[in-house]
Amino acid sequence: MLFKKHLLVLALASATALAQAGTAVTLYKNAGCSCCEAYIAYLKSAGFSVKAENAADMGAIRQRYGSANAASCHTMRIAGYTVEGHVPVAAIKQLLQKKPAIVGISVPGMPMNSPGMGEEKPGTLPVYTLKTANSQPTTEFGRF
Ligand SMILES: [Cu+2]
Repeated sequence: MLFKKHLLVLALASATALAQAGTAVTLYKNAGCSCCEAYIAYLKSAGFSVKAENAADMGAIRQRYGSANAASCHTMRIAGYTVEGHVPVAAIKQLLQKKPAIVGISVPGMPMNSPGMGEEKPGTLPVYTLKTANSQPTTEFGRF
């Protein structure tokens, strides 16, 4: 019975991984950013294929991708969207499913209850909409 349960878990895990195998992510970060590494591991465990690049000037990266006023420690590009900071996978999935006409989403700063930072308290982390390039994070995309 326990063995069967494990098989089921394995099957579900690989199905999730397969479903997102095509979801390629490019993540820009400073060299030596350990919470960035923790977030990359989190994305990989959720099945994303992550290409991490060290950037000398993260300010320029944020300016280019529209998250300059909602800054965190790393900036991702995924399916034409910008995802800034320690954003939960649930929010990224919602973004990719709904495909809203926005620049992207952000968790500004590095709040403790976000993936790769600390213990998550589901449903409490505000994720903000980047309405236009480098707009202020004033509208919540949702709480995750
Ligand atoms: Cu961080």
